[in-house]
Amino acid sequence: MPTPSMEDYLERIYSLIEEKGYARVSDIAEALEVHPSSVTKMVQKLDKDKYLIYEKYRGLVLTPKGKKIGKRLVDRHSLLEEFMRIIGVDESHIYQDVEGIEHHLSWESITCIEYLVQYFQADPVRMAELQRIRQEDEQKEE
Ligand SMILES: [Mn+2]
Repeated sequence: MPTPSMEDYLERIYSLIEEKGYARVSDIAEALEVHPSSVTKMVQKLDKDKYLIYEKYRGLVLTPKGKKIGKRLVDRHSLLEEFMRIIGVDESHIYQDVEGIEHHLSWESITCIEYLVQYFQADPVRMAELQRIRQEDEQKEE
């Protein structure tokens, strides 16, 4: 399994390729706010572990293994954002909070969260109910 840092790279490389059709070292460095030399180092490691193929002047392509994991990581990020939104987390915290937890949950927990998200999405009454509990509690405190 990739380390949290490798996951960040794979997630970002996968989204860049989805959006632009390619992922350059400079784009990855900018997106992750790291130095290009750190990107080169990590990309070489990901190449060694067969997640991608990197050729200095031709750029990089994800292997089937890299694509599969990249997609899984991007989907996990979206699911967790959706989860945060449903439980009522303020939009301004969602991205950073997801970045903070996404690498530290087991896939079993992710599956459980997926069902919880489905549960709330299946019936708007359920979300209204959750909001009502919160509002009642906040009113008590006033
Ligand atoms: Mn992420």
